[in-house]
Amino acid sequence: MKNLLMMFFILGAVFTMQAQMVGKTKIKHEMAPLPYAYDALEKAIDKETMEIHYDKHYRGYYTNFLKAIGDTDLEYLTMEQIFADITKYPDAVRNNAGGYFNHAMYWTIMSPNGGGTPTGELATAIDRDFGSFEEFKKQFSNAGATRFGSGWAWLSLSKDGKLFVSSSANQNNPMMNDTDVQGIPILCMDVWEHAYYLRYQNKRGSYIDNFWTVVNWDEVVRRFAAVK
Ligand code: MN3
Repeated sequence: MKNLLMMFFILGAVFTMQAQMVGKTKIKHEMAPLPYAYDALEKAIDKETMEIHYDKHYRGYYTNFLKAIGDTDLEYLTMEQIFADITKYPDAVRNNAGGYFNHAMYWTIMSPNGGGTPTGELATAIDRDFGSFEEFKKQFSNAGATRFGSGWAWLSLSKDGKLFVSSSANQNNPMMNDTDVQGIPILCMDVWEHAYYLRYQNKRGSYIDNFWTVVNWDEVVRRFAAVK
């Protein structure tokens, strides 16, 4: 009788362990495809810059991200979960998770058919939270222009449903738990020198001016609708 009970106990424990393992699924990470040719954004970004940026820098972040999380519990976490606890992890995770995620977004929020202004509810929300599209554009451009060294400019939605502009150093982003104001980004701009230096050299401002001609507002509108 005692042995039978013990057997049930062991079987129960084994089933529980199996259930836990089944519940744990590794997240599959893949490089986001570049949704246009390397030379498609020539009016803002030259072909060589796009090629090096996508195929060398971005690929590097992706590869090193997989290396940084390999054989750790982080293989089971979504990017959102990783960023929400980023202060717990080594710099290699922070830098490469950021580089992997931020660039995947950057490729999609640009398009050869971009430019102009957003439509619908996003346009309304920008007017509500910034006063006007021009004021938003000024703040976002300024966030990119004044970011010292390498980093990003962001348009994000805060937890209380408000759009705000921010900038981050290095590969940090507004989803990281040590960001001043956390939010979910819907538009980003890379202001690392590798994003513009071949054509613009020290003139980051000219890169930012031209960036607006390729902003894929359809995608930004889609991202806004998904998170609001
Ligand atoms: Mn970059």
